[in-house]
Amino acid sequence: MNKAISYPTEAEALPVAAALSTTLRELIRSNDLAFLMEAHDGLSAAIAERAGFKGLWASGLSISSALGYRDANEASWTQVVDVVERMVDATGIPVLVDGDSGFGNFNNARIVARKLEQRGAAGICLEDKGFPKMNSFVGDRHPLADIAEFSGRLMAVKDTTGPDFVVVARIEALIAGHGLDEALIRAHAYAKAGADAILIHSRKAVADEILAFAKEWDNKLPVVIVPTKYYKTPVSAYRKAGISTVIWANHTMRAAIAGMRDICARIQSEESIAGIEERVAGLDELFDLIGYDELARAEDQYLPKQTG
Ligand code: SPV
Ligand code: MG
Repeated sequence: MNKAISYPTEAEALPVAAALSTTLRELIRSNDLAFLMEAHDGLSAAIAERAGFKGLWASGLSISSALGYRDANEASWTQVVDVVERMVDATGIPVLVDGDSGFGNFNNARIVARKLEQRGAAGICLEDKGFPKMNSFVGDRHPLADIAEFSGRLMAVKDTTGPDFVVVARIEALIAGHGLDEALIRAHAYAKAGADAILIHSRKAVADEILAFAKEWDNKLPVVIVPTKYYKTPVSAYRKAGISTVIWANHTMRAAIAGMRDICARIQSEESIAGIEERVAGLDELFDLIGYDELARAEDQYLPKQTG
């Protein structure tokens, strides 16, 4: 569904947002392996929806990259909320937002979550690090948050948002070089704090530590994973392990980089766009993705008819 231009009133928007949260909750809880596709603006969100994805990941890495920022909380939370709003308006599927570490303490986290909920996001994922965070694949400085303090962040978000809004607690213990035991201690604490699911992150090239976590955790809450680095593992391994949800976390953004890099290089060297016309999306596809047909119908309905 493309609802690119629908201007719901606040009274209309809130039930829609709640329905999308319920859909996300069902996706994550279902026995079938679910997939969330990364998007970082309205256009990439619409493309992912057209491809058939049932939910979106509003990636902090991709959103900040598209804005020309580093994934180190250089983009403000209001900028992220604005981008998410465009993703929500351009699609009809739930958006799980990468809320980084919550942009501060419990108070910042609950404000961000509430604003995301008001703009139609279906849920937020918070990682157990401090502010500012650094992308999990950059460097080795990934100090973990205190468990009790991070649990307070989760509780504040749960208490501030509606019952449908999904809160995913992301554990960075493996990224930070701590073992499985530390990850499990944190998972139990975050479950107690009210998290709806646990995202266990890893930067190993194989899925071993993720699968070991899933075995020990035994689905006390649904498990979400981000196989960016262990991309060779077939999804059958995740189904077998009872994983709930896979996030393809940055692939529309990286596809865009590759596509734009190659086209720019050709136009620069050929001093012509004749050779690349077949290699770029047609304008009709763009107009379709952004719902220009709806505007034409609205013009018919609302603009005075031309006479003579
Ligand atoms: C993101 O997509 O921003 C994520 C996943 O948080 S990762 O880049 O792996 O940290
Ligand atoms: Mg992120």
